[in-house]
Amino acid sequence: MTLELATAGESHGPALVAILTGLPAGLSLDRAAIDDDLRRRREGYGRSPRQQLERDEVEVLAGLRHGLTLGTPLALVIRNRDHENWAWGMSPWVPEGEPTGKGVTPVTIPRPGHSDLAGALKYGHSDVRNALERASARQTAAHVAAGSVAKALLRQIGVSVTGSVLEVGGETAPGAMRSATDAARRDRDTLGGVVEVVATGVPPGLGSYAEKADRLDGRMAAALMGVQAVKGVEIGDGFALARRRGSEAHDEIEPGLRRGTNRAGGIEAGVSNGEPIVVRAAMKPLPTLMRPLRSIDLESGEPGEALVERSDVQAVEALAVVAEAAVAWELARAALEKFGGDALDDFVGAHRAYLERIAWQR
Ligand code: EPS
Repeated sequence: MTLELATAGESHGPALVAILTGLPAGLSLDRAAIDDDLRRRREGYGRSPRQQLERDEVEVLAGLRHGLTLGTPLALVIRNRDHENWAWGMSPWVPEGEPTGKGVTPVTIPRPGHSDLAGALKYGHSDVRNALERASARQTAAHVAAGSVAKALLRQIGVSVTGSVLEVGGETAPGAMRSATDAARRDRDTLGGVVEVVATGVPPGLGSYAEKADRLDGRMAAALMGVQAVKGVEIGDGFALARRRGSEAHDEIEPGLRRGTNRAGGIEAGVSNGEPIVVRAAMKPLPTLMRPLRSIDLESGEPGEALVERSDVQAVEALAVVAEAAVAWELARAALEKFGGDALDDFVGAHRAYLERIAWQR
């Protein structure tokens, strides 16, 4: 059985839901550790006031008993506290009583850069809110909860995964990132940035060159590119490799099968090579602007200004946590494919036996 994740939930609906299948039984989960990752995702300079409203605490509805996984589907829920302000507008059932609160007026002017236009056309929605609610990056909270579970599994075989911010609005020093964020807020504008995720302790041999879909680099790219607002992904030295000669582009193999450099970012031919996995993701500036861009009213066909909603100035720190979760999830999937195991001890034992076979020492 492979590790799979199904999620559901609208940004201002009652809750976000994640169902994780394929986890071995006997994995110890720590509620505080999951909530801590959710808190890290919520925080960050430049976030929307929405983040002060939310608590983002995980509830477990199935698959866990006394803190240990049962080997059955694990069902996680994160409630949206803001839903009480949208109870009529985002009611799953036909709402009762007079319209009240937020989300009661249909949105007809799509924001360039968000899901609004594509979603409205694709699904035939006359209220753009029916598209944007699910496309919203609020959904990343569910993925962070799942990533936290994946990290717990990976820890059992000595793998750790950490995301960090490299750039915000083109700035790399923490003070300059904050100043750029302040300036963008003053100008009622938004910023993007770059994050990096490093996974250490990954053994050689995760992923495969056998088929395109098995390649770990392709899987990492898909995992990160699937995150809201990500427009670019690179592995190791990525785009810079294209400008170098071969003699400067690869990682020579030294005694003990060690490498002095890690230009490949820990992946060669779609397979982990035992070096740290290093991946980066580029995030575009967020598309909800307080100074709206030009758009067209889908109802009247007339030019108009795009929807203005409370939003983040930038969410690059949040992306670092979300990207960490995405990488952890994909590495956990690849590790379970390689080592299997219905019980955690089977998984850990298979990993140990494999390292013995390849005489891998790190
Ligand atoms: C988002 C718009 C904003 C962000 C949201 C992503 O939501 P709201 O309109 O409710 O303020 O805050 O991110 C989150 C809610 C979150 O928890 O990350 C969007 O349109 O993608």
